Amino acid sequence: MTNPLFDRLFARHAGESKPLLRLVDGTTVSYAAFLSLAAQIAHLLTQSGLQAGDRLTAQVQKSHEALALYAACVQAGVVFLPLNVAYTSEELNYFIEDSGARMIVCDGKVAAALSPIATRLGASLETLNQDGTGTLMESARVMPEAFPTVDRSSEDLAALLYTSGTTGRSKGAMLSQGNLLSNAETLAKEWQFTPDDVLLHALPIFHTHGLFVATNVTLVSGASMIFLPQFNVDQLVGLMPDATVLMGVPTFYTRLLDHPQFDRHRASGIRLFVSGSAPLLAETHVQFADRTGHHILERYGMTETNMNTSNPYDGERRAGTVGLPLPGVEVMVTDPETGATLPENTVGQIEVRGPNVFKGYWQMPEKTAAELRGNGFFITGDLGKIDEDGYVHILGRNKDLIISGGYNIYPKEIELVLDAQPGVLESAVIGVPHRDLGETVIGLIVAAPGQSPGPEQIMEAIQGTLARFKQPRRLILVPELPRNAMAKVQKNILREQFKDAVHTV
Ligand code: MLC
Ligand code: AMP
Repeated sequence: MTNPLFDRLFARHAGESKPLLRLVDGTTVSYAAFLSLAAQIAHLLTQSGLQAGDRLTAQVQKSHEALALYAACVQAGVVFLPLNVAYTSEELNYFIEDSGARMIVCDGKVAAALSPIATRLGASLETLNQDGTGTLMESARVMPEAFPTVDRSSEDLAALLYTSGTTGRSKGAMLSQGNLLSNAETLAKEWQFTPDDVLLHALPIFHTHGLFVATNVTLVSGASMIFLPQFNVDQLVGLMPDATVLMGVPTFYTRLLDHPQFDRHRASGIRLFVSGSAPLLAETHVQFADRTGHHILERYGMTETNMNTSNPYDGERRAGTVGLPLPGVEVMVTDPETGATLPENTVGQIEVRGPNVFKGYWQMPEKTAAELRGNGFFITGDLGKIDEDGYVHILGRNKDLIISGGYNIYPKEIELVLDAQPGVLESAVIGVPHRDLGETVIGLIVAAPGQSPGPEQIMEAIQGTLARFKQPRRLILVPELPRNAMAKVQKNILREQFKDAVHTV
């Protein structure tokens, strides 16, 4: 009887009074209490008719109950599908429908909007608010505090994480128990985690970074987390002396550097600062080292692959690189045209293979076949090179993607919405440099003949359709879009022309 992910992350801590989480109000949740909560929720899932392999979507604010919902899904063999809290009801409907969810867990505020789709799919609808109130916990709290763990194998799915696509349609990346467990174990070892570690957790728990990297590594090591509801730089600086590790997106580090009280003394108890999800400027790495004496450890990953490379814990952390392939992970650089492997220091597309690489896109065999080769290598869509010492450098993207504050935004999805607005002939969405977020979104609009669409009216009209973080920070009317001989919009020209369109740099 086994469930590898549950056994290694959770079950081995049964009965431990040691704190797993320290919450912002100073209270703690022990491993034992957390596991009891997870068991109660697991009972509720099975009593609601969910079976192994069924999908559960969760769009809920960060809380210890929300994390226990993840553990409960693993224990009950249910596939966990966490969703960004910023998504609109329109966006949510797609994920729920596409995944065929059997249970929808959401904040009480959006329950009415999701009730029709729950009814249509015959799915249960439960609410979970940030303070732990709502129907989920009301029903779960009366359940037994032990649950017979459902058998699963390494190959069985543990999670489905949606990632937008270049065609504008989001794809569900199928992650198996083995994908998640192998990566958690590798990272814990590489980054020398021990039960004495205290991770300062300020990331959202609906993405790979905050859920699988930060949380799974903590759990597999038997360490603890200071669990903050969201990123707040003052709070981070204040709590830093109580922690030993911080994981964040580059925006965390630029904001820390902007904070007047953040200095060497504040950072002295931290043994490891990790950055990922977006490029960390070499300049930020150097400034951080000057200010604190710490070299940020940059690593590289994706929703589809978990983590692929990491700068070394011991050894040179090379600014502007994402380090070396993790043990068990193969990284190669290939020619985008021919697929041939390229020699060192030659720029091409980055491909990865290993136990971390996902099982394919949910119900999209053609897309899976286009990106996941028969030999197991996944074509990441990132461009880069491997230098003579084996360090991987990410130098661009072969996919039209903007990364803003660590969130991925696919221009195509936004262009489809803009193009549908009255008076718009066509649009192009690009990322421009942004001091705080790395990149930010702007939209260039071409008016239909005889029309003069107003940027403000368009912004108003897209509010309910696109999550706020995806909405352009500026819409600019242009007479036409530059195109190449193949009629493809030349975004590189637009990026250069509008690089100062948002004044933050
Ligand atoms: C918030 N806003 C953003 C934004 N985050 N806009 C663009 N890009 C973002 N990333 C907007 C809100 O909609 C709001 O708009 C305003 O900014 C303030 O909101 P906030 O919630 O107060 O923002 P803030 O706390 O400043 O958030 C910034 C942030 C956050 C960087 C802390 O975005 C964040 O936690 N990012 C981490 C994302 C992450 O976990 N990525 C990992 C993906 S996994 P308005 O107009 O309403 O005021 C992955 C794989 C891997 O990539 O390798 O890890
Ligand atoms: P996501 O789909 O949200 O998982 O984002 C994955 C993408 O984030 C990768 O394909 C990269 O383009 C980018 N990414 C992640 N980590 C890094 C990093 N350290 N440096 C540069 N880009 C990164």
